[in-house]
Amino acid sequence: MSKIEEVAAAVESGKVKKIQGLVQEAIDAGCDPNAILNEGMIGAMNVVGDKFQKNEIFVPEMLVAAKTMKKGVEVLKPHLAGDAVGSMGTYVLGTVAGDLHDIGKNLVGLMIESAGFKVLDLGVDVPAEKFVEAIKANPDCKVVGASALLTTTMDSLRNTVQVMIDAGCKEQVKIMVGGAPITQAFADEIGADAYTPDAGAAAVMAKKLAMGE
Ligand code: B1M
Repeated sequence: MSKIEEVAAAVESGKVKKIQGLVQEAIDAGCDPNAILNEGMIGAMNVVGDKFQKNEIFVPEMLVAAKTMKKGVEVLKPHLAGDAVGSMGTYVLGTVAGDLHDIGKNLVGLMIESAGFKVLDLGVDVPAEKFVEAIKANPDCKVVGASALLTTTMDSLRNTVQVMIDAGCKEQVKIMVGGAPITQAFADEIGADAYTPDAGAAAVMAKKLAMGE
């Protein structure tokens, strides 16, 4: 088994205590940090999701896998870092109301921070009004990001974007959206300025939008 496969297996089976050592071993062995993240950890979460869908595992196992991934990302974080933190202004980020998934959102935050933003993470289950408050309280915020990870919270994302538009936020910020069920077509339909399928693309897009491109 390769080092990355070992990381994937540990996330899949929820080896919370072992994960940090295994990620460190993979880094020491020269594995690309992005491959450890994408092929190892995100790949494992997809397997976990499939097993959940087939009723082979249940919510507690999903939670342990999520906790394991978070621990692993802590070790990986310094190896994914990039530009000086804060130089691109504040990036307001959150998972929309009704949605408790935060791993994808946290990865977006990590990559956005690596692109030079100071990330203001509002957390999960964030009411639309909180996004508006955070944007207005941070005049250096030019881009905001909202995640929805469930098909059942896509409407909450729609509402979040609408509340931001109604509050006049588009005069100050560009609105980015993402999450597994979100598509470019849906983003266009709800009036978002940008959609990206993953965290890496989100960081590139955030930079472009902040620079007015
Ligand atoms: Co949930 N869950 N979950 N879950 N969960 C999914 C999403 C699901 C697909 C599993 C399945 O059935 N196959 C399914 C949703 C089905 C649907 O949408 N109809 C599901 C379900 C049903 C549920 C519950 C309803 C289960 C229940 O209670 N019966 C419940 C809902 C709770 C709620 O939110 N109200 C629930 C609960 C949970 C846990 C709490 C147990 C746990 C979350 C723990 C946590 O996040 N702290 C959990 C987990 C772990 C999952 C899976 C297994 C993994 C999610 C994840 O972290 N993926 C998931 C199955 C799956 O995803 N394959 C599943 C890895 C992550 C890196 O990917 O989040 O897609 P993702 O983020 C990506 C991109 O989407 C993108 O970039 C990220 C990284 O590249 N992206 C953006 C995300 N945000 C972005 C923002 C951007 C741009 C890109 O710009 C701003």
